[in-house]
Amino acid sequence: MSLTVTQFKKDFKKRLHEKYAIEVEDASNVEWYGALGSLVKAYYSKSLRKTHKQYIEEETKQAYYFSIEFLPGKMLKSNLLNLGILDVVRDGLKSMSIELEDVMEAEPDMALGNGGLGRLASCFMDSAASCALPVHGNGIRYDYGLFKQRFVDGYQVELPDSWLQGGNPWEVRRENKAVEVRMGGTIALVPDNSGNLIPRYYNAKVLRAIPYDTHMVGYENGVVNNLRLWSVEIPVTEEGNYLTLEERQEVENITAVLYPDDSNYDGRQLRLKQEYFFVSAGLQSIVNYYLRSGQAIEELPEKVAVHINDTHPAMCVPELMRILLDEAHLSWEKAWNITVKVMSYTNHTLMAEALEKWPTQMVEEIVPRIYQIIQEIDRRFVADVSEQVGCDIANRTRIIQNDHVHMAHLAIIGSHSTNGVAKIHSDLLKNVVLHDFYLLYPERFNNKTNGIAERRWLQLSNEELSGVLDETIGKTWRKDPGALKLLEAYRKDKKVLKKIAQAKQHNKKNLAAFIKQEYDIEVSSDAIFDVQIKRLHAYKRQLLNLLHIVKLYLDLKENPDRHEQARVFIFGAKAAPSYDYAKTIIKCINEVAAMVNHDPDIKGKLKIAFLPNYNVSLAEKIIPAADVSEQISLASKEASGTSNMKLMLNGAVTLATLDGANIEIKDAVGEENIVIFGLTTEEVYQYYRNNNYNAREIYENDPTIHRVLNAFIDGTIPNISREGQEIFDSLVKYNDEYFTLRDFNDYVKGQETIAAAYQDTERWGEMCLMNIANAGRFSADQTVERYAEDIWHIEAVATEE
Ligand code: AZC
Repeated sequence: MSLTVTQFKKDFKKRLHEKYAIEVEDASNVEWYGALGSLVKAYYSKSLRKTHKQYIEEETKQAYYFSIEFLPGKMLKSNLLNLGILDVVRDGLKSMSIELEDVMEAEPDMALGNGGLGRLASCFMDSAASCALPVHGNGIRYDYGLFKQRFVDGYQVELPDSWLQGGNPWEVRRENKAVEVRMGGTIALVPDNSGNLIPRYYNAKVLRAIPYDTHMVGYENGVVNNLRLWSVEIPVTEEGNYLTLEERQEVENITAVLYPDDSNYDGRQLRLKQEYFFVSAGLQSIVNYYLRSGQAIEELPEKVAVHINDTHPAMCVPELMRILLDEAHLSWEKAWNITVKVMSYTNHTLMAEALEKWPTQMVEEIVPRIYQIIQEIDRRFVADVSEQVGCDIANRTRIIQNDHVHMAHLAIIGSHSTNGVAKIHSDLLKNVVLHDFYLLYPERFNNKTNGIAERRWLQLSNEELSGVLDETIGKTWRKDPGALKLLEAYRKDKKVLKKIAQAKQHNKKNLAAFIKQEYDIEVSSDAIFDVQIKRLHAYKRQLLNLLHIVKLYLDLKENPDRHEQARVFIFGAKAAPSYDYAKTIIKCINEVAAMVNHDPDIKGKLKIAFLPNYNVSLAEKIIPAADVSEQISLASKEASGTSNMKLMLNGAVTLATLDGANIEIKDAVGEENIVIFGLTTEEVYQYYRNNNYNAREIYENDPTIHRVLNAFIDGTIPNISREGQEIFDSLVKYNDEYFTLRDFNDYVKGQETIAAAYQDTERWGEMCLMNIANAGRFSADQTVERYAEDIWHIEAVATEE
């Protein structure tokens, strides 16, 4: 959009007057933010209405991305960038003595997700709008987002994230789009006048679902899509239908908190209610919208695609069946045909404990009609498959097994597409984890390697590097990340390498200043900034990183004059509140940090900064300043990873196992521009097959490992008598589930390679450049375009800009 500084200032002052009755100079940054946010929303409202109208008039097929998590982070700067008014607004504010960065401080980080899965959903929202693709999100408007993390005595403490407290300028409550969702009670099927069996509900709770819409602004293209988040409300009850205080509380809980767990299946009833709540509300509103266009329900798959992001929304399958059977009165066969065509599903993890299974009794209690439909889907599936392929495979793949509903099975059987999120992950799905399903439906399986919104992860968060890129290769990369490849021509150009290095140095200084100011840790920007930022999980092996740090520390203690490349190890990681082992690792990292950071013998060669409350905003500060990207999960465990992509895009060199998308990063940058170590997936599986891994033997025979592990139990590291023992036992006594000790020496070698490469400035510069130049293929723009073409069968709409 076009906007002048003068016009902006006028608009901004007017907003402040109207909204807060205050002058610019008297307002706080919270008020500046509230005014600016609502002004920006007004700026894009015309495009929003236009996009909406265009979809209706052109009868565009639209896709709906159902996800129980979205992790957008802050939206102000991103919206300004995408509207093309970032500079004008920044200048306009400056002329009123306001720094945009101060205004941004007042925006809460919208964290309605745990980690990779939720952030991916938000990157997709940004990319879909930017590619003019008709894709909308559908999720839950949690009153409280992911907990805020603090460290007290080195332990993680969780605080509530009341992100809505100060108001939210981006959302619009759509009162007239509310729908009713039924839960509980019992069901009887009774014939209607024409003899159809119609379900009658007895004692069901009727909940009111209110949508709050947040708009997804495309990058300089005039497209604005919608992220619809549902909130529960107590319905206005008929007389006599009075809810007790407890019952009201129970209802309100449904959209109160995000489950702070991204890996373990949590069997709490409330989670199941959340899942059904947003699935039912979302699908009802989609079908209502579709039917308003006057088209026949039979044609639904021509106009609507529904994506099931991991299994949490898998009840989309029986819920759409319910709508088609009970409300549109279609036959089972017709309804099933439509449902399978509309639905598609992404799997995000191979970890067995994350595969959702619900006790049948619980499903029947909470959503009785849905349970009936699941039973019927299962019955027909078993009959078909047994007849065509045999009973064994039918029994292994059926939805209801051992009194549990297997959500992944439901999603696969009820949809036309199942994809993994990196090549190796999709191959493991086909060949190992979901092999039986692959035999039944080979055509349904496909891969869609994850991607990242490069606008946020480069243009917004790394303005220094963006400037260097503009100067060197022009600005096309801003619209087309593939154009980053042009940078490769400069790999030997010392001037360009120097400018990139200077941009990095600038960002490192900023981060160092932030770390000093917030956490009083002194770090030198001349040191390697070695970064591991992700959820804390045993399989991601933050512990491997820590063991190496302890080794470096012990080496330096033994020989304080030893020449050692100075390093700063930066961690960001939350642990699920109930995941004790992950919390133990956090405590140990913090205690090692306290020990190392204050030891004068180390002479500053080693620093550890475990930054609390890792979230999208913190990631935006850390990533531009990273030299080394730690992607060290045990091969076969990380489905894809996305921080690996963000870090490479910002010129960090990856130290990685051959896991998830690391393999594709290696292919993109070439072996000489990445440092690979550790077991391969095949080797890991071989250990499983032969059952011959022996961690104790490694501990007993490898003097380095022996010494490092002993430091956890002999008092060398203070204040971890319980935690150190737990770590030690997990590795030695319980045989090191994630082969940390097996990969240790190889990892140390990898770290040595990194340090040597870093000392050769030109060599390092070239590695960084090659990473930036080849990150374009991990743009989420490309990824959503693949989803659009192969899975959703939707097309981009025409845009003017
Ligand atoms: C994550 C995967 O662990 C990560 O490898 C992947 O990059 C990301 O999804 C996006 O696909 N999974 C989750 O965050 N959570 C679950 C339940 O899988």
